[in-house]
Amino acid sequence: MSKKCIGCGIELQCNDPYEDGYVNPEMFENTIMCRRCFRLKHYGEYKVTNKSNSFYKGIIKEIFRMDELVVHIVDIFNMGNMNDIYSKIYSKAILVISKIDILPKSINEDKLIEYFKKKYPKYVDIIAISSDKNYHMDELLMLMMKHKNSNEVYILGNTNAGKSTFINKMIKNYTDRNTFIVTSCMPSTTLNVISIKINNDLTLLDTPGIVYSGDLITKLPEEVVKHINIKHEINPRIYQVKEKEALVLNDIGRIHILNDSNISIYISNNIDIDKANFDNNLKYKDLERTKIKVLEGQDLVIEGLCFIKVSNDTMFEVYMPEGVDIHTRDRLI
Ligand SMILES: Nc1nc2c(ncn2[C@@H]2O[C@H](COP(=O)(O)OP(=O)(O)OP(=O)(O)O)[C@@H](O)[C@H]2O)c(=O)[nH]1
Ligand SMILES: [Mg+2]
Repeated sequence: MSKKCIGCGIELQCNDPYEDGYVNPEMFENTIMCRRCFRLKHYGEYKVTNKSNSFYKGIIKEIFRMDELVVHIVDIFNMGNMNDIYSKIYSKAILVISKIDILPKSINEDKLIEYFKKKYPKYVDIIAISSDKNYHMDELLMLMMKHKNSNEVYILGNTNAGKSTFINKMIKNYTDRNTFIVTSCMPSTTLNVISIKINNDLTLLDTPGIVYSGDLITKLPEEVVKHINIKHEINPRIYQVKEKEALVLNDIGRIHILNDSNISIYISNNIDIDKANFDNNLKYKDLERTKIKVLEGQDLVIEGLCFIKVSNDTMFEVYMPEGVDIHTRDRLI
């Protein structure tokens, strides 16, 4: 009988060390974790998987065909393909805004929920949680018990949305189990469906996250991804900027501002930002330029990195690695 890795859900095998699910043949009998997960969990060493996004999408497509309750987990710093996932949900679904602890405490949570309710009326309920801070776990458990069609509830969303971290917190809070799913800030940590029984009436199914191609973290080296990952409450950085001033984000890119404005950046506290003047004639190697106008009442979004609020209509030129999704949206908070 085949064995599955407790860390990522992949089938364990001892034949090909370059394939996912590999374990040393001598350890095969007694292990419950693949080498990739073992190294990620114990040494923080990340290995790119050879699974493709279409493999993950295939799994999610199957889930959408079922009639089970879906919990769609969204990290507001990476929701570029949210409309795409939303349009494919036909069964009952709860929207969960994860990692609420990283947003400033001053934000109005009710307003945030209202924003999503208006935009995405199909969800039967919407809730903001923090798995790290154990915030709204009982409430979400109750919502799942209320809306579920059977004992099985599927947890899905983008890679890094916080699906496995959420399930681990459910395991910790409501079960006696002492094995946990592997989590990390790198893309594609979970590789296949993992079934976790919470109680006799509820089994949660973790799923591999969809990798959004416009997400900045898919374009950066591992050490930079780890550095820019948002772990703690953001202190928004406020700049009074004059025409032709630039904000330089080391190792990542540049944001040029073409008219006077006051801007607030919601970004990892780890990222150093230097103010500089810019020269229109300079080219920035390996960076793609996006010229974009942000109206008062809108945010500028650089997917996977940050969002920016403006005091008045502001013209930007954003230089980021090629393919990063840069767009505007109605102001979120
Ligand atoms: N601050 C904070 N970080 C969180 C929270 N939940 C998850 N994270 C972090 O987000 C990153 C991704 O978490 P995972 O649980 O591995 O995400 P996932 O959705 O399972 O990702 P895949 O398995 O790749 O699909 C990790 O660095 C977690 O520590 C939270 O509530 N607060
Ligand atoms: Mg996961």
